[in-house]
Amino acid sequence: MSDFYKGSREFFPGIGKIKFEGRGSDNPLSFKFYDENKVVAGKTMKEHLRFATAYWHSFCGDGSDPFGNGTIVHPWKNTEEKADAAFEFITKIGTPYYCFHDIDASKDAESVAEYEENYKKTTAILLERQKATGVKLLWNTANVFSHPRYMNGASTNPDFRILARAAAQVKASLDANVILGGENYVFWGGREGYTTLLNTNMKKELEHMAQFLTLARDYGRKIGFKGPFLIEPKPMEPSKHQYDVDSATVIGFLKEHGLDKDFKLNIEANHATLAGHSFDHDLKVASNAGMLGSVDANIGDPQNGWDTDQFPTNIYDALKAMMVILDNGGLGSGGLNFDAKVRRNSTDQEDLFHAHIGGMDTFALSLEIASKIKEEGKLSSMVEKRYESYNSGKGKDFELGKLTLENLRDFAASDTVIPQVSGKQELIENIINQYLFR
Ligand code: XLS
Ligand code: NI
Ligand code: NI
Repeated sequence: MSDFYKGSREFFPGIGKIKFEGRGSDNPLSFKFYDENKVVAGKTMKEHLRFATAYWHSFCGDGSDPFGNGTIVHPWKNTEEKADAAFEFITKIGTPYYCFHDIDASKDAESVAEYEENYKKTTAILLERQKATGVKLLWNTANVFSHPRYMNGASTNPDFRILARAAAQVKASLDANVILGGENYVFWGGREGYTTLLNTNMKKELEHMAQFLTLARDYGRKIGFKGPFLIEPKPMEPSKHQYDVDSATVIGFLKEHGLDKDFKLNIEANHATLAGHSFDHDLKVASNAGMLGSVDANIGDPQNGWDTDQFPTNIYDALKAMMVILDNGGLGSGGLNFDAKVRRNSTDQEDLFHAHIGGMDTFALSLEIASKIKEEGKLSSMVEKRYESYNSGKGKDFELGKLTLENLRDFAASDTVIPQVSGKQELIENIINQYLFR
């Protein structure tokens, strides 16, 4: 029996199941750090990292960009073949999960009825392959941004008919999610924003978005979806301004509209950097609010101001992300989805394998180092020490809400010599490097 799924035919011939061979291996088609069964801090790497393959980039993307046509030609011709290829790839690379948009997997149609019909058939096709392989659905979503009808947005569209058309896609996607046992459901507001305020009633659009999400939440719960709904923040692109700017903005919006119990955040590294933050910043903001749901693992290019969706290879960034994720107690029902694509000029089939191997190894290594850092507690005790003045006396009273502004003034007046305390950033950075390279 083969250790990967083979459908109508083999779509990635000549490449077998990718195995862990360790950091000494010269085999480029092997993992150097990702050993799915290795136990780190009480859980296997597979359980910690919960990797997912993205259907859109891996099986739909053709390398096209605004200046050039596609360069990557896929051998699959229809929904079934594409699903066969997807599950062959996923079982060869070994991500336990996958993610998709409705029309990545299913044929789009102008009429709602035909769209739904196609989606039902596709759901059955996907379910069959999930059952055959044990691969699970991390999340799905509705693509309500590519079709020209969504040029002015979906749930924020000034035309109610377009909002309703988007609702049909979200409803069908929730139906599919429940059948496929999806563990989360995602909303990424691609065109939920504006290109100029001069023609936009922002207040109305935001109210519509909240109402739309509320209806989706209610429908999802009615049909038995139990997982978290996730909002994926991004500040811009394709809209000039996207309403879901960053973690902090989305948390405020969800709280304002009473959606914070059902919704969490899906943080994408490249979106956080587009918003002028770092990846770990947006993860931390979500985690602090108890709303870190899942992660789109990729990186941007520091020289580019757009969403280049590259596979994560930057250990330092991934390490800082894993430190936040471990402090968060893991990702719960979320995971690390590779919302990333090979470059336009990476045109060999094996490039998709190299890309995923790199991403998985980067996070596996980061997990190991982050868990050592956490376990040894050197850094956390340095952070704790910075705040020790709040552990007792007046500092403690302040935290407990026992002091007035006048009390603070009186304390300051009696406390004449305040020592200068270094933040020790360089030392901490050196300690991290020591963990990385020892
Ligand atoms: C685009 C987004 C998108 C979402 C899913 O920038 O990252 O791919 O993850 O709609
Ligand atoms: Ni994404
Ligand atoms: Ni993105």
